[in-house]
Amino acid sequence: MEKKTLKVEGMSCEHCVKAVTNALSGIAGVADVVVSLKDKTASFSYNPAQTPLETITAAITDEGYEVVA
Ligand SMILES: [Cu+2]
Repeated sequence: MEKKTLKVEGMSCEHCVKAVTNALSGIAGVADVVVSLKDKTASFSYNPAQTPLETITAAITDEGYEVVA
């Protein structure tokens, strides 16, 4: 498993945090999801061989938030 932290723009409240957390937690091969409203980050462990990073960023984008890094 590889650790990764993405910068996420557009989160404004705990509802947003939950939405991003649930979106990432629902992806196979993604674990240890921690989303910070204050830091505007989503941290997680994932297996790049099983789950491409694009799949993860797309899940965030689909929720209406922007991945900036
Ligand atoms: Cu919100």
